[in-house]
Amino acid sequence: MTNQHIENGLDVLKHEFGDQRVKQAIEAIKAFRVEIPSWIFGDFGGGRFAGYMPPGFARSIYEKLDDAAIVHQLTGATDCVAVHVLWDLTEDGQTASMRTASDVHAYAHEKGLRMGSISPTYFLSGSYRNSLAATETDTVDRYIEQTIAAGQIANEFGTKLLTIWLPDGSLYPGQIELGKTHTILKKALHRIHQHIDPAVMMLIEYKVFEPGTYSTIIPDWGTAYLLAKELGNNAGVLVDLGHHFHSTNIEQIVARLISENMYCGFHFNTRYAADDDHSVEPNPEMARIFYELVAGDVVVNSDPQKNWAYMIDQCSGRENRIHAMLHSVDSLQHMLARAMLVDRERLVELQAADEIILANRLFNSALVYADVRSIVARARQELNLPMDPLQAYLDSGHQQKIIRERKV
Ligand code: PSV
Ligand code: MN
Repeated sequence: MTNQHIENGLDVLKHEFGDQRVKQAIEAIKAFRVEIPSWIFGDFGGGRFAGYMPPGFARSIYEKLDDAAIVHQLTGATDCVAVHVLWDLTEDGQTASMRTASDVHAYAHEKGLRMGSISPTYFLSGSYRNSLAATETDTVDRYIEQTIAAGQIANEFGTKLLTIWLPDGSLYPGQIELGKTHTILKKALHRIHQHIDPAVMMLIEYKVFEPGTYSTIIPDWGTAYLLAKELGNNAGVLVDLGHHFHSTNIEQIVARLISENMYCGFHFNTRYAADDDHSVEPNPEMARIFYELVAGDVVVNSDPQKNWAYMIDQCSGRENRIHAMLHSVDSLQHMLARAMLVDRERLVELQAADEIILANRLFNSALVYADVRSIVARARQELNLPMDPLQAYLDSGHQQKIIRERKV
């Protein structure tokens, strides 16, 4: 995009949406931050390509951070890296290691990064009969211990965010007592909560399915909401876009959680068939979600108590992982820019006048039709960042370097 293209694009947008909204959209893009997951860069695939790793994949948490640093250098938006305890912060594969956490924290710092949210890992060996909701007390105790350690790591080395996702559930009706497992889970969460520093926010993630499941322990936002509410102020809900049934109205869930003053986090990704594997694609659903976030003042809010926690949670088997991250950040920025352009005052007038189609068209003029590439490019220019981060990556030589150096 040349300067002339940007100027022309901005003029068109200013004409339709007004100077002020375009200016605010540029500022919003400059302020938006999103965490990226360590696991995208490493040996975690999934589904059909579980055994396939792209050339040059990161072999350790340190190499994952090297890759994350490139993504941050090119986007300026991703200084925090989400980590998983048993993938990244362990010495024995079973427990969290404070020493490793401290080393990783120091290395991240050297690279201009921070450790972001900490996820305890409940789904490796030993949890096939459930984790926090297991009926064997020694299993529950082991996972509680790991979660408390993760909370300490979040407090000392991270951004004071603990993200909890449980693989617990059942494969067949009758396999478990649905009510009883919920009660066991509640007790375990309470035990954890008592040991977590109140400065740490526990975000509870829900997921309606896992391949082959009949039930998952926290299937929906309502269950996550109840659990978070019961725990208290330092607990919230984590919305992962890939964890819903198709055609669920996720933006309405977002609006409801905002109305209920629930602190939340987001795991962004795109789902085409199932699960949370694909990188973030620009699409109308994502733009509508951003509209609710903007209208609810929970995105690019300079008050950290109000600004929700934004993360990308994505990892599919085949694509270049660094490309996927750059593409995801780019998509999110474009969807935020669209949401910033909606003329909310006019929308309220149309809603009050019951102008159903006109309201819908006004909404879509920003969320579907607006070409916001000039806004994102201008924001990058103003931050001295490359206007096309993916092209800058291709030109950087990093990919050739990691393919050369990271032999397995
Ligand atoms: C589970 O599908 C999930 O969304 C959770 O957030 C995990 O922490 C992450 O993916 C990685 O498995
Ligand atoms: Mn997730």
